[in-house]
Amino acid sequence: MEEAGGPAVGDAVLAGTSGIRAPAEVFNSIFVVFLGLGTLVGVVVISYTLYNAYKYRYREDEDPAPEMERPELGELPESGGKGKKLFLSFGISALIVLSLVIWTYASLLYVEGKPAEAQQNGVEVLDVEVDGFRFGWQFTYPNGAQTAELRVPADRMVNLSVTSQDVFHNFGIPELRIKSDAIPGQTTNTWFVAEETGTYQANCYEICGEGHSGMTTKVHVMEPEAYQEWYEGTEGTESAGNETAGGEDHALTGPDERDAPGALVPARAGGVP
Ligand SMILES: [Cu+2]
Repeated sequence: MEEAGGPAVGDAVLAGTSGIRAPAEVFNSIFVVFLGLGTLVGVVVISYTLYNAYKYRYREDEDPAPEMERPELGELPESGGKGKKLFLSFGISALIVLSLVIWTYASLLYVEGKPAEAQQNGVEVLDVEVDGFRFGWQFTYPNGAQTAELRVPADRMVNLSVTSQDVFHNFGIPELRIKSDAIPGQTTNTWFVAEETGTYQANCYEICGEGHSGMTTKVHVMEPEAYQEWYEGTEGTESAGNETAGGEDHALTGPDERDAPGALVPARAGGVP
């Protein structure tokens, strides 16, 4: 179903105009499939258990129960009859588990390999460097501009290279289902496509000191035109305000300053001891 001018209902809405299956979507479908199958298996097992408990309930008029050939403890039932049922249920379980393992692994490989593939196919990718420090984040854009809050255009693949300037941190945006280690001296990559404009929260997910719980920032997903305008306005700002930001004082950066639209962070000088 498609309305004139409006977005198509269904997958196209989830995929946005970028046409890229974002990690949020992949992880959501993994969650839904596991939840669905888990519920189904649970319902079948519990119903069958209850059914048998009822079927073989104690009945005075039929007792003592007729002598049956029961398998001994530790002995597998012979094929045929009860044995068949056992092997069938083992077989189906193995099939379900194996399919889930293969499908999930393939999905994870897709998420891992997508940025490289997209770049090869000429898809426009925005590369942003993410620097964690006690206790905040610094984002560096391709033109060298630096901000304390992440700004990205909607419907564009955003590739984050995450690292840390001091201790272990972990950068994550729960609503976009991404999370990536920030390790000093190493770079880890993660990516997302935000289909809807709005403001999301990013957190630190690695306990890193007394300011850890306050180590949050905002992710502004903007209309592509508005983003472009903002981005062009940051041109040449990388050298501006190169004042020394003294170590721990970063944690005390006032919320007003950090929330200001397009607030730029002064380049960080020196390390935190
Ligand atoms: Cu941290």
